[in-house]
Amino acid sequence: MTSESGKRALVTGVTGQDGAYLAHLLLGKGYEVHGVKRRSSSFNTGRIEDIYQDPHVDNQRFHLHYGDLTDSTNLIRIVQEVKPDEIYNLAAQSHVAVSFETPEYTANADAIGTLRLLEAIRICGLENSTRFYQASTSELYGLVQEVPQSETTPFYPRSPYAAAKLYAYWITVNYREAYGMHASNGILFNHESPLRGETFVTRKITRAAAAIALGRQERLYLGNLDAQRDWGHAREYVRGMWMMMQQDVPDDYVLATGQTTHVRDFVQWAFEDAGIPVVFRGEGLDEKAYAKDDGRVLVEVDPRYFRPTEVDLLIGDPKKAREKLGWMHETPVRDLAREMVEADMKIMQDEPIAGGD
Ligand code: NDP
Ligand code: GDR
Repeated sequence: MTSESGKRALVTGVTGQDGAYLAHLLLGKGYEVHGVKRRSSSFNTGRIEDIYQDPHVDNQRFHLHYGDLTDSTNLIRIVQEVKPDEIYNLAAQSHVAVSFETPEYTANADAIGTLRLLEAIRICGLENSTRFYQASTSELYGLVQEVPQSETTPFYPRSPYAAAKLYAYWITVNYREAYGMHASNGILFNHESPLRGETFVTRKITRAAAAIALGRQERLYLGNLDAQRDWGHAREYVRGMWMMMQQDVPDDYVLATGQTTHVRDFVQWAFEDAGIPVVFRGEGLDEKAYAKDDGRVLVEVDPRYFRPTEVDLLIGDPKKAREKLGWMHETPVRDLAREMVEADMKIMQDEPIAGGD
């Protein structure tokens, strides 16, 4: 027995938003947790600082391993060393817009990286004992075929990221069917939190609203304000991942709230929560978008943030997860926006102003 729960988990992408929440959850359940982190020229463990444990102290339950999804030998070695009961494959080049700039790397990490990890399990002879979770995505639906989107909705990827994740989805299904592996896809709709990466739209908005309210930024530049997303809270979604792994039979599940919101509404809420209500004034996409009542423009559309192909509308149907896993989202998107703005206001208030006394 390695820990109270007797279970050992390996989490790739542990330094990301979901990795941090999942590591917390698993440690709370008594797991021994092994995370894979990339080598970086500066610290990339900010999100897991509170659970980091000094490796020189005995009886650790949280361990970090250097690794990369583009390096097979390294993945094989980690899987061999850790012999995990559960692997959560959360690592990815996860930014859709960036995937148009780095399509080959995105395919290597997100598509072939998933294959490498599945093969590592087989090479180590663990295919009958190690359970595998793949971080699949609502981006697979891409061009709208039907709404709400469910496990049976056809896929139509609209970015190199989504195309890479499509391969990862199917190779996970294939290894389940070909080798009888306990391998499941969580098809997760957008989920956000105060730990969300700063370049995803919700966090970009909440950080800017806080910075503008505190007089530290003049204006926020955004891309397509007409996109609609089904936004939930990341903390609740990692619980769903864990629930999938506890099922006797592996399967694929959508996790979503069932409610969709325009990017433009999220902007309005965030500025409201930051104490500077804004009025939408733009007519077309290229217009300056939001201004304060004194006429000062605070948000402007910059076409550089438009994507070559866009996903216009996502709204998920979480019925299967509710009925089979008992999973339900809790935090309404309006509350999520408020939580994120409050967290960013606090971070910025605590930050010294650069160059100030
Ligand atoms: P993040 O971008 O916050 O985290 C991604 C993680 O992957 C980071 O730890 C990052 O390391 C790591 N990583 C990136 N490339 C590599 C690589 N080549 N080798 C090893 N590690 C790598 O993503 P999220 O936490 O938001 O998402 C987790 C997963 O879920 C991703 O696969 C994402 O595509 C998927 N997903 C996310 C959704 C969301 O709304 N958040 C919805 C559906 C799916 P570093 O910290 O060093 O950058
Ligand atoms: P998404 O998230 O592409 O859905 O992928 P993102 O927050 O980047 O974009 C959501 C929508 O907002 C529009 N948008 C902008 N997006 C960004 N990043 N920056 C902007 O300035 C901006 N202006 C408008 C986008 O065009 C888009 O329509 C996320 C990631 O977490 C993926 O890894 C995950 O698979 C999916 O969610 C589900």
